[in-house]
Amino acid sequence: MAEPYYITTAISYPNGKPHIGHAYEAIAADVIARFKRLQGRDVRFQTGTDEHGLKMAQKARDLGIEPKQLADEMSQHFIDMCHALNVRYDVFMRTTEPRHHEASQELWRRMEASGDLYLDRYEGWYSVRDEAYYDESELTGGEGEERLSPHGTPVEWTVEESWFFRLSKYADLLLALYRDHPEFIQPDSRRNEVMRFVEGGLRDLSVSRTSFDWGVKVPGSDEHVMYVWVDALTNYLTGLGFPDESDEFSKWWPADLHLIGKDIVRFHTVYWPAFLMSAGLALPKQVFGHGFLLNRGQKESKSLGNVTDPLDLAERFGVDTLRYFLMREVAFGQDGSYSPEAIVTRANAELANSFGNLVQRVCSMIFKNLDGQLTAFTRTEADEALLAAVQSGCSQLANEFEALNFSAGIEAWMKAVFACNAYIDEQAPWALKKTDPERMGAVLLCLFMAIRDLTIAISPVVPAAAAKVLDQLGVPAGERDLVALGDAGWYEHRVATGEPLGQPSPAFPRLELPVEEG
Ligand code: ME8
Repeated sequence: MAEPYYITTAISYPNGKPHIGHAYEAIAADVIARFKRLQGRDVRFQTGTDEHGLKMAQKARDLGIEPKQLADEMSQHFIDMCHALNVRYDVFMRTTEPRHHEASQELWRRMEASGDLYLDRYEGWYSVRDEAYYDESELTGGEGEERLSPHGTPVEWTVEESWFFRLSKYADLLLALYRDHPEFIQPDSRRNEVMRFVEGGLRDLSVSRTSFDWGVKVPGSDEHVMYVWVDALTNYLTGLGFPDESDEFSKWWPADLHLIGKDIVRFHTVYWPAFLMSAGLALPKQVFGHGFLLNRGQKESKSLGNVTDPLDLAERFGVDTLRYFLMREVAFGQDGSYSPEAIVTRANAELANSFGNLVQRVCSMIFKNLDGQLTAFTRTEADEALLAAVQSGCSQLANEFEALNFSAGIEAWMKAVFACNAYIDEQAPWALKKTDPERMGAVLLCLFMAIRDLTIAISPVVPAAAAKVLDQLGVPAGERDLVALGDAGWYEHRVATGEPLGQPSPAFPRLELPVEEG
């Protein structure tokens, strides 16, 4: 039985349409999910929308509609975005679903049963935009200036009756967790930040609100709704059928990876494990806080007028191109920048001119000069060296992807593509056509084997183009996994069946940049 792998993204606030950051996270999670499937893992990939809280309630009020209507409309845009970007999730969780209310209330009851919840009065700062409480010491401004959170969002003084969670009780257990499981928070820079924060001491956390009612009701305390982060984090359990802890749940929980952005690492690595410990549930294996995507180095905002619709980018440059660019350009974990020029430059240099051109050249020559026939051939030293370089590139890609170093993995893969291009130039099969047609055939068939492996290896990043190439090469759907890499048996089988290669058509088009942006 294949080993299960459960990956989640953050669930997005559907108070507007998805932006490029949402697309980035969804694509990265999809690349990981596809890579794990390629390794033969049984994958479950969950994403969704975070529909409660003050931010949603205020946005709906501004629009003069009910929060549920806003959530219904906007969550559809997130579903559509996933489909448009070829993000193949298994579960899309919406927190307004009745089963999610049940799951959140059960988590609450368990925390209460552990003696970790008590009623008190909250007095302090709250940022609606971050849906977060802040300590006075974390704020900037004051003395006539506006008070701002560490993320630069406005905060308001809040006084209300509230349930509290005994977070302070968990500080030592959390520090032990970070020490004993350095892989729990990644990358290391984020782990260090969280450790400093917890070492500074933890205050109990206000976990309910009474000043509005758009949320999950606190069991037995009807005038309270849960703090939106309590219910939001619970989504990772709801999707597995919690509170029913039988088959589905025990198969997938604990999650292998919560993939989230750097701004919400604290919620996932301090609050969430503490809630789970309190409720007696296992902890996720890893939380990875990726960096932020910036538009020409700047944060996108409505006031700067630089907000990009990710679907426009995908339509303009192609879904696979956008996916490739995002995974290649940005060192995963760090912030990255994008612009139309950068996308076009990267896609043309690597996908169109290097890899696409290689595939197109080789397939056309096999089609024209060998009537599309694959035959057995004797390998020379140069052929063995090329195939070894390709194997090494593909296995480096797999090792780097395993560690979520996508950019480094693709770079190693690109080196193998360059090796193929150098080999084709050296061997010059077009010149062999007259002088040594047998050797021309061997060169092309060796390249054919190389291309098959390179295409399988990069397929998590560019799934549609890879499928097109693999269809063209005649690779059966069940043989497109990592186990197949370097397997000459498959090639021999193809030779034996004698099935010819069809007329090739380009899978990676060259892009043009409109003059005004060049
Ligand atoms: O935080 N670049 O939702 P959200 C990269 N509902 N990632 C970005 C980004 C950017 N410019 N901007 C945002 C929430 N993100 C909560 C999560 S999870 C139980 C609840 C990332 O819609 C952000 O870091 O504000 C987060 O991981 C995700 O997009 C959703 O952000």
